[in-house]
Amino acid sequence: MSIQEPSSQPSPSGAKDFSDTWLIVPCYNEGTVIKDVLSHARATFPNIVAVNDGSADDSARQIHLGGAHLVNHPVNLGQGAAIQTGIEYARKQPGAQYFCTFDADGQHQVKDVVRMIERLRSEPLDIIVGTRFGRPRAADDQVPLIKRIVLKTVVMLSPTTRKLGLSDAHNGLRVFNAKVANEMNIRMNGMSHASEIVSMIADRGWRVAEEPVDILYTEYSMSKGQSLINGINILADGLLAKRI
Ligand SMILES: Nc1nc2c(ncn2[C@@H]2O[C@H](COP(=O)(O)OP(=O)(O)O)[C@@H](O)[C@H]2O)c(=O)[nH]1
Ligand SMILES: [Mg+2]
Repeated sequence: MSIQEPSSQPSPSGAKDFSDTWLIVPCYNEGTVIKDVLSHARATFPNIVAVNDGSADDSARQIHLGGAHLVNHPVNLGQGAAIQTGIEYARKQPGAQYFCTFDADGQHQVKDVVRMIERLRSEPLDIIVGTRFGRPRAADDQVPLIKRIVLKTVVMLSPTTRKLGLSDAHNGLRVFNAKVANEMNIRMNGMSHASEIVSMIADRGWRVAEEPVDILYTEYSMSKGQSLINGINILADGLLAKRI
């Protein structure tokens, strides 16, 4: 694994101070969008670590140009491993108190993170998970049908998810405090880490809440997003491992 710090650290604008917050961005072949995603997020959140997970494109260079800290996996280890690497990097940084997992493909919105971090600061919670299904029908309709079916089936088949009151366990947007960052230990590959995180929330007694967020379904993200087969794999992995 190699690590590269940003060459310059321009101080971002914005009234709120998020210098105690780190965004963790897993990145796999997002070279065409990652620079803009990072530059935009850095205007609010100066601290970002992007984990380039053995991409075949120029993601590493684009991450550097976007001004984030860059950690390189020499080979593709999967999104769960990339998130774990990013958390381990971020939790060692001086003053790091709050953390956010944020997708590299432009589907997540900075304004949602701002709201979630402010809520985490003010409420007795350890982790807040984004949900696509927290708003009335209009938001529900934004999520493509197949995706909606897979995500709702995952929740339906997972007693732990239901017990915790979560409606969208596979939402990549999560914020959490240092206790969670220190205890986080993701070991499952692929996309199944999301089910693993749900198990950890239950097993470790982390105080959890959901926050409605908007996921942007652009043509780009849709062309890269997880397929139905992948969704079925998530289900199978979780059920076989009895982790969800
Ligand atoms: N590090 C890493 N990130 C991945 C991998 N696959 C996807 N990602 C990243 O995980 C995020 C979500 O992936 P995506 O395919 O868009 O999933 P979806 O939006 O949940 O359907 C994006 O930031 C991707 O770059 C992988 O194998 N390794
Ligand atoms: Mg995506």
